[in-house]
Amino acid sequence: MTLDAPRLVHAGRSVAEIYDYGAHLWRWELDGEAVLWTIRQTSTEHGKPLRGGVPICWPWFGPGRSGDLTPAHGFARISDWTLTEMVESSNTTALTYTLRPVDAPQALPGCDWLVTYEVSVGDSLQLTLTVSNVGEVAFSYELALHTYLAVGDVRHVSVAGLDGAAYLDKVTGRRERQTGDVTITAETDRVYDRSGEVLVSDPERGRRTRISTQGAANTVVWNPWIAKSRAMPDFGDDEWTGMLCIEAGNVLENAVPLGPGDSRSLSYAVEVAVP
Ligand code: TA6
Repeated sequence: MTLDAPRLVHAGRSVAEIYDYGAHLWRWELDGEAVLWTIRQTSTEHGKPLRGGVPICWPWFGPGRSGDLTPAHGFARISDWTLTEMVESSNTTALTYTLRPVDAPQALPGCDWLVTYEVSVGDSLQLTLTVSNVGEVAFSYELALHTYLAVGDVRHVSVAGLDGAAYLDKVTGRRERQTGDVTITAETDRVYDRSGEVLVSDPERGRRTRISTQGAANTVVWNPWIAKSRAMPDFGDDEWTGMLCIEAGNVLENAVPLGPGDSRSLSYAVEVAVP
């Protein structure tokens, strides 16, 4: 089954496209320039994840804490969400989506939950995801907003704001500590035990992107570099230079326990500045 076309949103200086499938913010351009990266040739097949934009990883991240969960990154990104509201004002458009067990029955069987996702596009981007336990049974989940940023050349990009933070290097399996800004010189797949604010400097594009988060314990930084790009069937061999994932989430030991009646939100904001 082929996906329905994404919704096209014009708001102030912004143009965006969002799929109901996965509540997937696919394209966001500011003043005609892409802020989010999308793969040149994406699958539009239902059941397959889209590569690029902002996939939602829920209720687990990667293979989950047990290391054997499938599909990778959970069900949210391959499920059909319901658009419940769209509010347009002069410079901003806000869309609200929901996901319920009926939409993703394999996610957290036996639990009753509601996920609400607000996407606000304007001169900046604001994403807010709230998970609510609306049942009697407690559960826990991992979550990440797996944002793909478009960059001029990832080899010249630097990320400030993680200096001194501990991280799990998923390439080596070792735990390390960041010194100075993050730069990308090889396959990079790191889960930092810090979130809040990072600043991405992109000399090629002459811009800085500020990412501010709330309700997240982790920042994930990912670039597949050469060999991993070649190994991924849905990734162009040379496309790794133009993207960098800066994700916010609660993953691994920071998975969120949610008792009956509890709710928990994570927000992710993006502002672009031209120095
Ligand atoms: O967030 C980084 C990561 O977990 C990497 O390990 C890599 O697998 C990436 O996500 C992409 O995952 P995907 O399932 O979309 O191929």
